Amino acid sequence: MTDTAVSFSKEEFKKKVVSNCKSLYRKNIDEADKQQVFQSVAYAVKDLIIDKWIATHKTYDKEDPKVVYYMSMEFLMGRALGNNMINLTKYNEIKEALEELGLDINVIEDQEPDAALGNGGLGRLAACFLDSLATLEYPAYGCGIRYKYGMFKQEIKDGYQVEVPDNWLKDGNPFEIKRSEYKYEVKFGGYVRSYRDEASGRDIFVQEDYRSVIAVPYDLPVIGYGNNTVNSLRIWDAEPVNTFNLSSFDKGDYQKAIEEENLAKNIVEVLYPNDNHYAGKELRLKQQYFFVSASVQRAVDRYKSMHNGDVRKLYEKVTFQLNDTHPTVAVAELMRILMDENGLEWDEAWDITTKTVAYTNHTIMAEALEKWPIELFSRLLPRIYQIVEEINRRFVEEIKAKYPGDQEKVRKMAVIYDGQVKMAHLAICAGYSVNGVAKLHTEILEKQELKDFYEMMPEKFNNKTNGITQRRFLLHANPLLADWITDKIGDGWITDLKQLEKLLVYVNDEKARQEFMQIKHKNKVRLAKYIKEHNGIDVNPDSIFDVQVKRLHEYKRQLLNILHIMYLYNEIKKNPDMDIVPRTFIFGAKAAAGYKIAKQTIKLINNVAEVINNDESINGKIKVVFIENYRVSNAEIIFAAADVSEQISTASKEASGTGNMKFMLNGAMTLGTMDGANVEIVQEVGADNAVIFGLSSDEVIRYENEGGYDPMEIFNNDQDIREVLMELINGKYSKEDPEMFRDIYNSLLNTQEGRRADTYFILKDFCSYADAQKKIDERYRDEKSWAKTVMINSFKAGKFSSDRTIEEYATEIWKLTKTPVKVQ
Ligand code: RUG
Repeated sequence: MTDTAVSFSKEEFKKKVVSNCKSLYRKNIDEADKQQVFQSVAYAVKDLIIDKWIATHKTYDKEDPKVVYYMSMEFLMGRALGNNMINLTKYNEIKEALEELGLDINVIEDQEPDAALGNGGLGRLAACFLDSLATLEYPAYGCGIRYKYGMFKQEIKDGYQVEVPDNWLKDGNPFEIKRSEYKYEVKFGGYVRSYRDEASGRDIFVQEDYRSVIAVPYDLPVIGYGNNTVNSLRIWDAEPVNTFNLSSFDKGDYQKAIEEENLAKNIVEVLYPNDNHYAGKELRLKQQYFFVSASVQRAVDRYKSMHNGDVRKLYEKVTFQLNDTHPTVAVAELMRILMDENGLEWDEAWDITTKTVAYTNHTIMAEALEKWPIELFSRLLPRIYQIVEEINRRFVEEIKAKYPGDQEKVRKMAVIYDGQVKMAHLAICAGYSVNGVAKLHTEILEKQELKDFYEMMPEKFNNKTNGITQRRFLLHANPLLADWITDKIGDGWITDLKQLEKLLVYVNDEKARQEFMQIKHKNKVRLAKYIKEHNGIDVNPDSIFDVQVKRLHEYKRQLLNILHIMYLYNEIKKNPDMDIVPRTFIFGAKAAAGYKIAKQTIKLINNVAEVINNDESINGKIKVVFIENYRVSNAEIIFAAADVSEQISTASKEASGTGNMKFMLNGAMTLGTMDGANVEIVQEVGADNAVIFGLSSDEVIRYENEGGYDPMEIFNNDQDIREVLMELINGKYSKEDPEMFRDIYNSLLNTQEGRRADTYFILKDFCSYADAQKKIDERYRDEKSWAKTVMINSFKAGKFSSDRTIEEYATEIWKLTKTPVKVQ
């Protein structure tokens, strides 16, 4: 790590805040409202960043290291202010300076809207990766879209999710810088005219009669922890080509100008709120091509400006990592730029492209696979489609040469088949690396989902188990624990999380155990306060905080959790003296706006909460809380307070999960299936320090291959389960409409529209889940052993730092060189 050169003067900082407030709002700081105070402070923090930011890019221009462009439709950054203060290593100093001005840092941080340019794990992973890249001093850009509206805000009204637009830019974003000097035109539609240029003997392709937009980048600083590196997250806004003058346009141009204005407005309007689900909307493909084209054009131009205009060694200095298939048009766009704009022949362009592009797969869920109808794809991107067709033609030739006469192989691997462009196939065929995001996931890709590709090109495949940044999810989220750790082992863990293992000696130390659990308790009190303020519910900080926070999806099985709570409630009602440790079941989840059964599940959780929380006869033995508007900023409070981490997806379905790692780091016990990275968590902490249940991924896959199982058998034979299921349709939790949860009931018991009954094996895993929950109850009673277990979870979280993940990407895939920055 390079020494940080920021000299910080409290007095100067205070002066800056005060003068920012004056020049921005014509107000003294004590007259400003909270938002104005936040802006004034944020601009003062930006001033601390700016020299490093300049120096970083000067260093990159001078030393010309290889750069990774992390291409992602989503960057779920959360709030920037606190994180920036932390990574500048000036959090406490700034906090004190603000106190001297009579200002409370927590209140100020709370004014910042989350930058919610992502849905869930995939977008948050991108954000963690940027943090690690800067901290490890690797040259990197994040490339994405400056959505006007990010992930919607969730309000719960009468138990239902209501989506409210997230106008996150309404007060302005103090950290961003508009870079109009790097704008690019991006073309859509029209047709391709081709002709032979006799002079050069080359075929020339020209897109005509197109509509276009101007992509304008905004840069956000990504600060390395305790060093001088400030990389950029570059997000693209769209502006119309002509801000037009009505009178000067003839009719045709007028129409075109209107269309282009609308195109620009629509393209960056809103983030699609789907997680793990492909909706196939034309506007989504436009968004993809928009930011990919602008980012690739810029990367190539930058490279050329540093290499005498010669693109032929591009791959030596540039690599594009595709975060899922969403940016896969980058393959064809790079080919287009190399051939049509730089005059390269196909073979040369292909050689460069296939050394430059790499692909990360994040899911095996069939519904998430992107397949664009040829009609739509070729209409919107006519030149790109031509290139994809040629890529496909050549690839099919290769398949045929390798597997003569085997049409099945062509059917399974072709990039274009059945009238569709298959984006994953394009990414694998062109990428020099294909990685999964956890060991189990990569194994499933190799053995099942992408078996044919793996057999044909095994050298491309590799695993990179996901990770999270400890700077946000421990140092910022859990200051009490962070300070305790630093007191014991120093602050090396902030950039080397494996050092937490030094704390393992303390699991046998009574005093340390007590301290650890007191911190947990304080964090539970903090969350209880948040719940009281936001939900109006009193929760008992001495109860077990059992938490499931993540996107709402059937495969993540929030339904299993709530059905078990309904069962437990029945048990307590039947046996009022039942001896159980009081438990607070906490949920937080957004459902995609059009995902009916997911929204019904939210309503079910809220209705069950209403009944249970208002039943005084159970003496508060269990409570249920649904936290509204789960997002990065409240996640930080939630993880720190959890005792039990619910990671209960149907085995094989969760590619990795990253919430599981955040809980673990903060000292929670995993209650989970052997899925995604849970497998590796259990490997790290040992089987005794997690509670595992349910079908294995092999068993799930076997059932699926055999056409499922019969949930009716369970319904008929298990009275407890039957009772719970009947409560879905007898009005117990929906007096106003007993039919309210009929779809959920049907999804568990009936085959419908070609979908197997209980697709996600909820009833099959129910008993084993209920047993696992009993084990949690038993284990929590043994205070000493529980403390040991959760401490081991925290101290063994080192492997799951995104620093480790990024180090692996950088050395094994991207071949980057660390490039420390000096500030003059
Ligand atoms: O569902 C996966 C998570 O398991 C994973 O941890 C995360 C980051 O790798 O990505 C999630 N994901 C996958 N989000 N969208 C997709 C498919 O586009």
